[in-house]
Amino acid sequence: MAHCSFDVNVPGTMAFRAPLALVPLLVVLSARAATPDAGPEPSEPGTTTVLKDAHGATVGRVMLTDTPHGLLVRGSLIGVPRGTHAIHFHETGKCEPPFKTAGGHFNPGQKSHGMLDPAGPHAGDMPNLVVPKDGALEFEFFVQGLTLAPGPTSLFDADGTAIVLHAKADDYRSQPAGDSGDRIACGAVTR
Ligand SMILES: [Cu+2]
Repeated sequence: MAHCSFDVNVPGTMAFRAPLALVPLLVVLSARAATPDAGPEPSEPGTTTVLKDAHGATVGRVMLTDTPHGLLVRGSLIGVPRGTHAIHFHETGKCEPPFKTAGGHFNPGQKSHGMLDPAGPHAGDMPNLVVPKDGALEFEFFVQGLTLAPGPTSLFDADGTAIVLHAKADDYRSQPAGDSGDRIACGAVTR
């Protein structure tokens, strides 16, 4: 009888253990399956950047959408001083106040600054934003020749790029940055 009871118990124990052993494996598989959704894909058509001022306060959001012809730039500002402000893509995706870390304008074509310069503009040049008294603004515009896809005009280059808002207006012709003054907000465009 002792033998018989031993033979019955062993398969019973094995059958009970097998599902337990599977549990950690299933957890690993589901974690792997979720990874592609958690991060941006290389071919992602859009990205959103938060603009922060020198104190770290959020003063805007910019959504970039890649199109077959260039980049659609849509954003909003809040709590920005009234007046006309330059906004540009700068060459490095690093925003440490006073935002000199963002470097000069994104300019892969080695052009001069400004739409009014015959040898311009920089790829990262954009039209000024006119902020009303309450400091809030929504804006949309289109920038030809920029992309998020791989290539020489991609904002997602090795060190990223940055969107920089300036204290003053861009005169669209002064070198190297349109006499647009201090950098008052910055948002990195990086993967
Ligand atoms: Cu700038």
